[in-house]
Amino acid sequence: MNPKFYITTPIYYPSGKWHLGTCYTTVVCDALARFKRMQGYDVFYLTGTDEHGQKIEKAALSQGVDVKEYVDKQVDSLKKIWDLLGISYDKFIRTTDDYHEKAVRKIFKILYDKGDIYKSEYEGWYCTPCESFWTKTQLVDGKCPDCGREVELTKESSYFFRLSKYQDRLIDLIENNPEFLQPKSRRKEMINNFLKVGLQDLAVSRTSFKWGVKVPFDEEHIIYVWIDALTNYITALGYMGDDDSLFKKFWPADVHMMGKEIIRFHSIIWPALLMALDIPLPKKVYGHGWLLFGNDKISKSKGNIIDPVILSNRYKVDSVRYYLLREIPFGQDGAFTNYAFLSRINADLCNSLGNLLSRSTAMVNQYFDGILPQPSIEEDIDKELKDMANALYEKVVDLNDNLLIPEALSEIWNLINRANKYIDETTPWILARDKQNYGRLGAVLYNLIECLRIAGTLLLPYLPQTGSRILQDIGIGEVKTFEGNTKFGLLKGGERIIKSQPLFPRINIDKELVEMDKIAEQELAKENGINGAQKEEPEKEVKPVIQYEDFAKLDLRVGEVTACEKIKRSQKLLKLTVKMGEEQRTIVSGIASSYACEDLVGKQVIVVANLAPIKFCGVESQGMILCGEDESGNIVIIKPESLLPSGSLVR
Ligand code: ME8
Repeated sequence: MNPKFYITTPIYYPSGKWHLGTCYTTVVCDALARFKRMQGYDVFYLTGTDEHGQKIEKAALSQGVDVKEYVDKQVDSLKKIWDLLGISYDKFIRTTDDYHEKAVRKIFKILYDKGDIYKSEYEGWYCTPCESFWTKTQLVDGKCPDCGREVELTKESSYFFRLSKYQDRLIDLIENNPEFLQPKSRRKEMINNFLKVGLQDLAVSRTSFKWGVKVPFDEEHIIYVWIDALTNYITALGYMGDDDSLFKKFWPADVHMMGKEIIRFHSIIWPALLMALDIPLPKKVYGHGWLLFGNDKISKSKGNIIDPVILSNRYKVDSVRYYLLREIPFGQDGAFTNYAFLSRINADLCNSLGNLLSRSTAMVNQYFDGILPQPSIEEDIDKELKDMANALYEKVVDLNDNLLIPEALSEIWNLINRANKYIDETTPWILARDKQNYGRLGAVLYNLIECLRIAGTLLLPYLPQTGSRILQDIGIGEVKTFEGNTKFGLLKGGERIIKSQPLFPRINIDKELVEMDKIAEQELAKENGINGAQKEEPEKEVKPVIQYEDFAKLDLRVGEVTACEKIKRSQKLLKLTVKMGEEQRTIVSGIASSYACEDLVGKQVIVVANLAPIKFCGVESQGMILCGEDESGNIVIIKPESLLPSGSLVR
């Protein structure tokens, strides 16, 4: 039976704001998964989307769309990016998948029945964007330690997970099992900043929003998004589902890969949950560094293109994969700049690799009509090259297994560069001047093509399209395994070698930088709708024709705002008191960006009076007021043209 390898990325927020950095974890895991498959492992590579929570609910609401519709659309577009980048995941889990939601409910109930989850009251500092509660001591300058934003003192009834119970076992796990949490620097951070400070029990339910998995025995409560999210790693394998054969086969995970900012959740909360469930722990949790654009991991510093789709379409997918895998020291932060990106393409992909392929295949075509000669006359100088090629696989495996991916690629390039030097040393074009040297010339070209075969094979996991192109051009079909394919001397001679077209076009860096600047500016302008560029037209939603009876179901009434206050935990929401005749309602409206409270009191509005109540930031909204949006994106309230009686019907 083949050994198994289970690797996961985090599940992605369906935010639509994906950039090159977001692709980092997925590309790295893809390379590792492909590598293991070629080594003969039975691989399961999991990725997916983290679709519940207040942030998502609000994002959908602010666009005026149904939340499920919103996430479906985002997931489609994320999957397109993964397809473009050649991400070979075995499963894509969505936390809105029915089987996942069911399993999460079962897990919550098991923990409750065991006494590891209990109900109590929570008072803590809540960060709405991060959906995290913090104790006072965890705050940094009174703000959220993760994102630095304002937090609010909040009190609510909540279910708690007995995280504190697992403190000693977690310290033991991290201190005495160095493989578990990597790189090493993250261990110190977790031990000193969290575990030794003392773990508090964790509030694992919310009542402030609706978009999530309900606590099965108390439906007012929504299961905390991180519990819902973390459990994806086991529910995807069928844990607590109808068929758990994948779980039996692949769990525990060999690697959970992620960015460093979410290591805390994966190295403290996740193992504690697994301990509570009596499930073996993952073998490794790895927190890689960030791809930085300017000073942080998301902002667009001027001129840099960070859209993976634009970069892949303009410079080929493998340029993007290569940059991510080669340029960022694994485990540390690394910068993205247009210049560094173009320089890598020119130096490594176009010059070193591209030249080796085009020169070698061109010479086989020029001197041997495209048929690979058999190796014959050997000289001392060949030995170094052959030894290097023969030793390459073991070196790359060792580096790859230790997650030293840039180093593994660099090792492959050592062979490529050595082969280029070998061309200069053996000067085949001089050998070709005399027919008597054709034996030696054939041997030289054979050696070069063998180096290309080995390099191309080892490149397959990292740069799948480039690896296959090289192998195709040198007359080899699909290579699916390393076994039998990484040692010198496999080709017999007689293979048809295609005269290769350039693998990557040579870039005039100065000119291209100007072009990239223009593209980045256009992108920015598109996003901001400035500089005369058209703001991207939102897709016009075509709604179905409805009958009058459907419209008549709406209870639209004239109301008057009698009081207004800002909702503390939100930038966007206002809490309005609206009078409709004798009746008075509380209505939460996302209009704070365009209206101040004092502009609203006394105004008439149109109320959707029979909309089901919904809570925003803990405040129940009993209806909705009608608004539109002007060309600059300002919200404009719809009101009667002249005053109408309060509470009167709108038809
Ligand atoms: O955190 N450089 O999802 P997410 C490197 N839903 N990696 C980056 C990056 C950058 N500039 N920007 C983002 C979540 N990433 C949760 C996970 S798991 C149970 C729940 C990485 O969409 C980030 O570090 O915010 C993370 O690994 C991944 O993108 C998804 O981030």
